[in-house]
Amino acid sequence: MRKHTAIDINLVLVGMAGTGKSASGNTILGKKVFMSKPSSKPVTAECQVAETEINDKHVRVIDTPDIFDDDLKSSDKDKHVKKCKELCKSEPRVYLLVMHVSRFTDGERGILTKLEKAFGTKVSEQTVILFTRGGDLDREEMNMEDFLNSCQPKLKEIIEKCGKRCVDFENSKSDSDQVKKLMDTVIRMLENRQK
Ligand SMILES: Nc1nc2c(ncn2[C@@H]2O[C@H](COP(=O)(O)OP(=O)(O)OP(=O)(O)O)[C@@H](O)[C@H]2O)c(=O)[nH]1
Ligand SMILES: [Mg+2]
Repeated sequence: MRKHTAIDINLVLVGMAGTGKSASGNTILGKKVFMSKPSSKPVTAECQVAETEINDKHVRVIDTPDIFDDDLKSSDKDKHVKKCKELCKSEPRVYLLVMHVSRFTDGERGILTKLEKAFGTKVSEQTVILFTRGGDLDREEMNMEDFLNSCQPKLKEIIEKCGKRCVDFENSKSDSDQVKKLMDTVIRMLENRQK
């Protein structure tokens, strides 16, 4: 069996446009690599990759455009999914489903089904939900548990399908604690899958 210290982990950022996929990628990398900005139009147009070491682990971060956009041609969607799979050169592959903590949109209701269609039916076993704008929770003196207890049924269903693996990020802070919490969740999930 491979030792965990030598492991390669592919973190694939997926989610709708503007949720903060690229910003979260930059937080994980600890530097600004992916373009991230306020925009009413999608910013990331192609899948991109960047690598880093986190606590002795080689981590490959893959940023994607919004591949769930219903306006996207199915040939473009297929092209992005193919490219994304190519960029994950090895296993394990972990999906980070990025959502805005303050908004759950209609488009996100079926997002897990779309993710399964693109990457296979076992996707929810390999997914961690990453809520961005965690500072919005702090301002309301809420923690993740309060948020999860009060979230709407469809989102709750998605969270439960993903084994209740959720983390929150505040990308306006370069706080490495949030990256550590994410990596702990990812590693726990991978260890449980091996059992
Ligand atoms: N305050 C705050 N702003 C955030 C956070 N995450 C992302 N943003 C902002 O939200 C905007 C959109 O973020 P992006 O990272 O470009 O979003 P994206 O999902 O990559 O968008 P596309 O590439 O268009 O799919 C940017 O202005 C970010 O700075 C966060 O945690 N807190
Ligand atoms: Mg982006």
